[in-house]
Amino acid sequence: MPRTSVSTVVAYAGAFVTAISATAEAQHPASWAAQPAAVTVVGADYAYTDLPSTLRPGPTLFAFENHGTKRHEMSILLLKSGIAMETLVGAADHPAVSSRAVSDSIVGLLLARPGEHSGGQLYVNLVAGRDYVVICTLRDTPDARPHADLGMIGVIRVRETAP
Ligand SMILES: [Cu+2]
Repeated sequence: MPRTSVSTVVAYAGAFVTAISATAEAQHPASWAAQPAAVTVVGADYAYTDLPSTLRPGPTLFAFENHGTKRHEMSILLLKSGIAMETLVGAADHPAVSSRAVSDSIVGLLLARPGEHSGGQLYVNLVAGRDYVVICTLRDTPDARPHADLGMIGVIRVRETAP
């Protein structure tokens, strides 16, 4: 009766692990070992509470919690270089934030119902020295003002280096 030796099984398992590692490195070159920074943004009616004013550059995983009684979102946009956030906060025309004149890209969006977390997270490779706008463009009724106008807008400044 043929028997599989222990050494054969170990060699086979080793080859399997090597194959997994090679696949992982192909999908996540170089930075596979580095865990992204985890940032949880909390929304309320109608503000982001404890929004970090600065973050380090590099891979960052955003989560969103809604502590409010309305549905909220956190849209992240990469502000154009040279655009001052101060000109946007308090501005009457918040939708302009997503225009090409103001932002280089719409990075992504997380949504959550009242009292819930977003079901997923948002991975962003934060660019050194740049500003990101966090904004909620939802409104409670079609005629109501967008939540950004009520205070749900902020900026995260990314440091030049990762100390
Ligand atoms: Cu909102």
